[in-house]
Amino acid sequence: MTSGTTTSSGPGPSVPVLDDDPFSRSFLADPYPRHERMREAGPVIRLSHYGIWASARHEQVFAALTDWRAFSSASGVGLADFRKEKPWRVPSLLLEADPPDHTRVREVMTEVLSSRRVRGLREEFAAAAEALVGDLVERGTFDAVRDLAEVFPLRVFPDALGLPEQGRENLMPYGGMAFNGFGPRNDLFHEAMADAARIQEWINEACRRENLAAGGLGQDIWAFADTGRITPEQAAMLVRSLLSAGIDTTVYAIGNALAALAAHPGQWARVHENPALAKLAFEEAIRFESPVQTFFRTTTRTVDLGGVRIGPGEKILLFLGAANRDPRKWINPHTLDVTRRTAGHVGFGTGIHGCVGQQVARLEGDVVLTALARRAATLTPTAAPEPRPNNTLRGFSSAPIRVEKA
Ligand code: HEM
Ligand code: OVM
Repeated sequence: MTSGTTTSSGPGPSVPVLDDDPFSRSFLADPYPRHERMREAGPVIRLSHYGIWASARHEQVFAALTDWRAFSSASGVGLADFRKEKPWRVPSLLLEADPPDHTRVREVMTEVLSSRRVRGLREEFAAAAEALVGDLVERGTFDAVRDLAEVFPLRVFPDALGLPEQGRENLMPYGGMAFNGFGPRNDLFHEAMADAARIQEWINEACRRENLAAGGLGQDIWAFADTGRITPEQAAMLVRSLLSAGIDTTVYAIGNALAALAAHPGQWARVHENPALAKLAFEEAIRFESPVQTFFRTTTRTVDLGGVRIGPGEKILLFLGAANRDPRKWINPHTLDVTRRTAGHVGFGTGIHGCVGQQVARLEGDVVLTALARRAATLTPTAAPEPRPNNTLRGFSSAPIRVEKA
């Protein structure tokens, strides 16, 4: 055990070195005790297993996310350094880019996913949630992940995008590739990539203008190619971003929110009494059980982070899910509190790469929890949730519950 070891990176205080593998099955299945050790070890630590830097504290994670000049995304936001290793796919124009390249495409996506546009999705999303949740509550017992979290986003989001019906079963596996793809080339990475070529071929076809239905978000992106603000090649890549980031994230988020609320009956009682709390409950669940646990950055120059000097060209792993439970930032961080002020959580990131789809994610969470709040007086777990291992996402493959009809 090397957790007590320190290393000196030149002038300044020495840096704690931990030998945890944050992408091991055991770490992923039970991250919180390890997060605490990393957070308490120091503001910035070294992870000897990968020879990288890391931070599990809110102040430093937030600072790195907001300083894109020093903490670059263009070398990849996973473990692989794109300057040294060939990425497994063509890098994202949004996620894996820095200004000035990032700026114009981001502006386009901000317009595509504007508040006004997302408000326009509400009616359909809410109707779908009412129908699905209504059926499940009639059943009395169901699996919050398999029957609800994995079903709902696929009922609404592909239609909102205008995707073809044929081949939608590739969407979750592609998200699995994307999010496991940020990790090391471990078993999870290779298992996710098993059918990569075939799935990527379907994804690339789905991004083409002629395969996207009129009135959908995909065509909205393509319409910007006509204005000259983006090229047709960029339009296709931006559709790919929505296919990469838009489905697994919300599946995990809704599953985590339901599992957390079922585990905290007092909190569900408040949401049931006042369904207007559904929004806050979803946001708090993202803080409490962050679906996106980690992203990397690469330093562009020598930087000081929390008094630690990091040289140029270094990978640093940012533990969003640990920052969201940092006791320096949050009162009773390990408690789910649906009336907590969640402002400042980094579950959607922050800064120039802060989730451009967060309004869509919140809409999905809100309509599902609102529909359930109206119908279910209690949620009771009937078995422990089963962790679903993923190099980046935290969530469950199963969370069986019983509901008491209101
Ligand atoms: C970026 C989380 C849902 C599209 C991000 C980032 C996080 C995140 C942490 C920041 C990445 C970074 O800083 O490197 C989440 C969570 C979601 C969610 C927790 C669900 C609860 C969505 C949805 C969409 C989406 C529904 C699409 C409609 C994107 C895109 C980016 C992004 C395109 C890249 C933005 C950029 O780099 O400028 N998301 N996301 N996300 N998200 Fe989300
Ligand atoms: C992208 C993207 C953005 C956010 C998350 C993500 C797979 C991908 O632009 O492709 O994860």
